[in-house]
Amino acid sequence: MEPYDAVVVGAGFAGLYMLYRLRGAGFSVRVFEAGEGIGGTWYWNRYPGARCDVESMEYSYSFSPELEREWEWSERFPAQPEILRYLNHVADRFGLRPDIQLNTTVTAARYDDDAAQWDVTLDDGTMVRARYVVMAAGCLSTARIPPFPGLDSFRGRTYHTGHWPAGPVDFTGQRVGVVGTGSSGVQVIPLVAEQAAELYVFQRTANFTMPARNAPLNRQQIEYFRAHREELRQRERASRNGTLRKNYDESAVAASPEARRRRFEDGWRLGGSDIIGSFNDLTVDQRANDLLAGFLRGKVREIVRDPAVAAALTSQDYPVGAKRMCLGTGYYETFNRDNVQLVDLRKTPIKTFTTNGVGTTDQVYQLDAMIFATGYDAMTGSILRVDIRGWGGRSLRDDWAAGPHTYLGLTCHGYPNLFLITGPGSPSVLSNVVVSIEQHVEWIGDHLEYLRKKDLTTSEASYEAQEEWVAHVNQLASRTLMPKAASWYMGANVPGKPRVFMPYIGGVGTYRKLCDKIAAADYRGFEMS
Ligand code: N01
Repeated sequence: MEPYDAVVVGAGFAGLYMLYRLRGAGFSVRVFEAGEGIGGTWYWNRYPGARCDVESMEYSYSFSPELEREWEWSERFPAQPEILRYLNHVADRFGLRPDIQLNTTVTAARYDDDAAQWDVTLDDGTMVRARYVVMAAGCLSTARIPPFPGLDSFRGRTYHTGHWPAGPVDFTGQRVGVVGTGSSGVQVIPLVAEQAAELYVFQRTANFTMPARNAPLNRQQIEYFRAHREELRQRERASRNGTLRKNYDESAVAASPEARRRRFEDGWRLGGSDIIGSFNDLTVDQRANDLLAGFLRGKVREIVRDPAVAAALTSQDYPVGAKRMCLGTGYYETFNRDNVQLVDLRKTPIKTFTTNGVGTTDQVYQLDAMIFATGYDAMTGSILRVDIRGWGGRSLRDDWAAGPHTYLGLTCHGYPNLFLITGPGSPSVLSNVVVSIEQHVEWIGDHLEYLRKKDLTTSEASYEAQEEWVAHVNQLASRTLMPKAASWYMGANVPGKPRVFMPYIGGVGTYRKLCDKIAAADYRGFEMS
């Protein structure tokens, strides 16, 4: 079989646009997707309450004005089914399906030095060849259930939010547990509480949850976005986090208590996570951060009636924003329900699962079902799941044993013609990821066209450029409060994973300019032949 120009791994937001961009430039492309349908993260995260925490009109492609005109979002924060419908519409509208192979997992990719081609192995043993491999497998797609003792013996039903079954799941009249209170737990808990007879929430770390204040979009909002789309999209691209969030350039520490309170109240009323931009020192100065944390804890105490429960829900041990802020709808209110009990795992850790429940150090909870909202092997998991071998047979798993090393989060030294979309070392998860995906896809597309025009066959990051970039990414993070949290940004949620702050925190706009400058300088830092 003729080799493809490019193999793309994953058919979510990133893979679909990569296919469109490369095909449009005349490259032959094959996309492999493990799911039975397209959508990536949004295909698998079908749990009740799954909703994006970036606003719908911002969390959508901007590359096609026609697409933007045609598609109309119904809510401020889009729910999973609507996002999935959108992605399916995109696939149909641009005729992408013939080049996507579903139900197919890429298990290995090995670079053939002599032929300057990648041999890509699929889970049915088939091998395909391609000049380029683009990893579009998502930053949060390797779901993780911690190896709790006795879990195998549990006879109740088990679910992971990131791998939720397609059909309906009914918890009516059941005793249900949820482990994990990150973004997924916060969304699933209120809805399951409405169904279950008893709900036990097993919390290890209290999170900071803002009210989402989701609402239907009105005509005026939709028309405003349409009328100003060019300007708004431009602002997103030049912004710090890829959204239209207003970032105030004033210090919380220097502000008067009244002014500070007013600003925080505005943020609380607005909902969403924009409150983190309400002063310029919230993410860099612990004193400022403490002021916001104090405000948020006060709000929880106003909502939650039982002071002991409120205390457990406000026992956060990290700066606000150093773990991803959660957006909830009735989250704290759920703990006022008679059928909901918060189990503080800091006080009474899980000891073991049994056949019909879970035991902590002080009690056994009888359960019919357990929901794991326990997160992902984030950022590197979906890349390293594939056995990637570069020149001389070197292994990416080995090369990243002490943490991911990339140039710009886009390429790795030793792996010619391998590209990562929103890889570690790029703004990715700290941004509106659709904006970051578009930037990477366009950059990769331009780069491959450049190579073709110059009659070059290979491109990889130089070792020096890569190591300089890794040091830069770390240095930027160390100036903020982010490394203070044991977060998945740091790899801290996976025992044994190296603790390195993985995303680039310098901002989407700054990063984009840098990438453009590097491209304009004939891809400075790349070795091409
Ligand atoms: O996962 P998480 P997630 N014993 O890793 C707990 C995006 N997202 O799926 O903090 C007990 O954040 C863990 O406790 P701790 C978003 O970027 C977005 O919720 O490690 N508990 C934590 O409470 C988000 O950040 C949206 O102490 C254990 C939870 O499980 C990212 O995905 C919706 C445990 C995991 O939280 C991941 O979110 C959903 C153990 N052994 C997801 N291990 C929206 O757009 C883990 N936990 C709104």
